[in-house]
Amino acid sequence: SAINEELLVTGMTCAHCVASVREELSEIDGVEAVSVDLVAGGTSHVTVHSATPLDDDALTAAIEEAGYTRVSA
Ligand code: 9UX
Repeated sequence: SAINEELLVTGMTCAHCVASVREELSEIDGVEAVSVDLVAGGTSHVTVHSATPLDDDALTAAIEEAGYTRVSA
């Protein structure tokens, strides 16, 4: 997994939020692992690990599907 895509996500406040985001992102083609640094009530850092380039729109859609919001840096 040479590629590490960093996403900023708001709206997550507990471990179940984290699990939902991890589940949705893990379903994307090429995703090998997902790391989440939860900042409850703030902007969490989500890192998606992959061996191949990922579809950025698919990453955003997965965050929204989980019920949270991806924001710009
Ligand atoms: Mo936890 Mo997250 O009870 O939207 S699932 S707050």
